[in-house]
Amino acid sequence: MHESVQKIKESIIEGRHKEIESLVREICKTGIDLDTVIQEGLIAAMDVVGQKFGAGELFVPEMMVSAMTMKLGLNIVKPLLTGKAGAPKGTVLMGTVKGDLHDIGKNIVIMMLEGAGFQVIDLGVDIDVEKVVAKVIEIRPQVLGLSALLTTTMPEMKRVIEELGARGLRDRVKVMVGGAPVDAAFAEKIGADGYGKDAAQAMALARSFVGL
Ligand code: B12
Repeated sequence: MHESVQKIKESIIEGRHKEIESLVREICKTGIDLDTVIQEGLIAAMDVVGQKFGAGELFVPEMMVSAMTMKLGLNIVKPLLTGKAGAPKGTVLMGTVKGDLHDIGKNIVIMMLEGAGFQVIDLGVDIDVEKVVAKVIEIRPQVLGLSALLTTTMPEMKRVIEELGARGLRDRVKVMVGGAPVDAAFAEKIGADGYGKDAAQAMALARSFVGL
């Protein structure tokens, strides 16, 4: 791996938030492929952090500092990514479902989609069914992306899909779902159009939904 990408990864894992911006700025000046910085640096770091958390090697405050460090890095890359895009490829509405405040993964997905040239409207977290449906009517996105990190909030995804159906809107928008407890079988069971296990898959799905 590129030495500077490795440095960025380590900086996030160790939560060294004071140095991340200059590290990312420097590497971007080299003309490196920005997807490499995101995938092998920023996202790979959060994967490690997630694993360490799962193994009890680090705790929520450290996790939050790492996430904040990653966000600082993403904020440097983001304008460079969107700057290289042409006309929007399509519009994606993204949100974390009702009762759920987890947004780190959703925000990474949004970054990747924006990087791929989509216009993304972020509804934020803890979004109730009514608000999602109202926004689908208002914005008419081609794709709706729903994120859930809690097993207790996964059923909200089904509620959104049912409500879209009840209002005659289901054919108007492709629905993709994701988040750590979600899988392809669940997505199929609730009638979603697709499931993505990570941001790269989310991007591939969105592209396929708009015929790219
Ligand atoms: C960080 C974190 C928090 C932070 C969230 C901060 C934030 N702003 O997001 C805080 C501290 C607030 C938090 C709170 C809670 N948490 Co929490 N949290 C986590 C933790 C450690 C990491 C989640 C994360 O960010 N992962 C990193 C990202 C990059 O991965 P990701 O979210 O999976 O996203 C990727 C993919 O899933 C996919 N993806 C995500 N969304 C979407 C959407 C679409 C459309 C697609 C296609 C793909 C996609 O792409 C992403 C990028 O690759 C996990 C444990 C873990 N190791 O996963 C627990 C975890 C999710 N939390 C858990 C719990 C229980 C809670 C609390 C209830 C704790 C409590 N008792 O208060 C509260 C609930 C608050 C609420 N109402 O939501 C449990 C859930 C258990 C369960 N089975 O439901 C976990 C699994 C921890 C555990 N092992 O017990 N948490």
